[in-house]
Amino acid sequence: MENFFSVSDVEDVQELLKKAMEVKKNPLVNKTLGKHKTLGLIFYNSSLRTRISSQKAAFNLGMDVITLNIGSDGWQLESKDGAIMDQGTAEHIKEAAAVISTYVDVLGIRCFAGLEDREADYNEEVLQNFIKHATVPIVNLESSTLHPLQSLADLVTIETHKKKDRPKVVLTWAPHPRALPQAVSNSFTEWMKKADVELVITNPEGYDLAPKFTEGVTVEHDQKKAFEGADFVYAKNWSSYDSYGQILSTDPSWTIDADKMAVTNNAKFMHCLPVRRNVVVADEVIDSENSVVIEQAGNRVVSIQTVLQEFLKIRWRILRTLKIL
Ligand code: AN0
Ligand code: CP
Repeated sequence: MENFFSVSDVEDVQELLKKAMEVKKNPLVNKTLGKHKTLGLIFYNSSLRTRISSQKAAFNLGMDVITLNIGSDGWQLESKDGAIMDQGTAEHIKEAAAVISTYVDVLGIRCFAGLEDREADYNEEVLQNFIKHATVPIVNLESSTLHPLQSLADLVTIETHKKKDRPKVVLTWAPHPRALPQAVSNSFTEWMKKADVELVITNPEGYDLAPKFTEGVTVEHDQKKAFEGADFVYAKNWSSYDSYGQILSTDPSWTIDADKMAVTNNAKFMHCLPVRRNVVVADEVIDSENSVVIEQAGNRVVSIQTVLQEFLKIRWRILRTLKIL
C-alpha cells in the first residue's frame, strides 16, 4: 500500500480487516512503532471524529502529531495545474506538499467536495495533487468523493456484530436540510462490494449514486421493501449526483423510525456521525439498544491505526526508495 486514498489501494481487504480486528483487541502492542515519527493532519473542513481519532491512534503507536487547518491557520492552497495565481490562493499544492513532506512521515488530508462542479470533484484534484507532489504516504481523511477510513471502521463494526456469514446490509438515504457530499456513501458501497455481505442501497428517485459505485449493486427505490430482513441499516444523507449537489427532497417519510426498523431482522442501526436527530433518524432508533453508532465512531481509532501501522512498517519505505531510485 503506497497511499490510503481508496479501497483500490488495499491489496487484500480481508487481510486488512483481520489486522484491524487485532488492533481493536490489543491497541497498544505497537506502542513504540512510531517513535520519532510524525503524523501530519491537514483539514480544509470541520471534524470531530477524524481529527481526534487520528491523534489517538498516533499516540497509541508512539507518534507525534502536527495539525494544520487550511482556511483559518494556513495559506489558501492552489490545486489547478498551470494556474495564474493572481487571485485568492497564495501557495500551490506543489510546494506545500513537498515542504510538508520534509516535516512529517505520514500525511492525512481532509478536503470535502465543493458540490458545484461534478467533474472537478470526481477528478479529486486536491488529494491527487497531494499524492503527486508529496514524498510521504497520503491518507484520505474524506476527500471529494471518498471516505475510506470511515468505511474500514464500518467494516470492523459489521464484523463485530454480524450473526451470519453473509449479512444483509442496507445503505439508506435519509433527509437532511443541507446539501451533503456523496463521499461516505460512495466509499461504503465500494468497501461493502469487497466484503462478504449482501448490499442493497435505497434512495428516492434522483438520488442514485454514481454508476461506477452502484454497478452490480441492487438499488431499491422503495425504502420499506429494502429494509425487509436487513441485518444492518446504515443511514446517510447525500445530495443528488445526477442534479449535482442539489437537494431534491427533504421528505420526512424517509427518516429512519421504529416502524421501519420493525420489518428488519432486528437490524443494528449505523451512521457515520455527525447526525441530525429526528431528521435523519428518530430518537427512538438512535437511542435504542440496536444502535451501534458510538462503537462505530470508536472504531475510527482502529481504522486509522491499522493504516498508520502499514505505513510505519519497513516495506513502505523500501517501495518509495526504489521508486525514487
Ligand atoms: C459530512 C459528509 O456528509 O460528508 C461528513 C461526514 C463524516 N457531513 C456533514 O457535513 C454533516
Ligand atoms: N464520521 C466523521 O468523519 O466524523 P467527523 O466529520 O467529525 O470527522
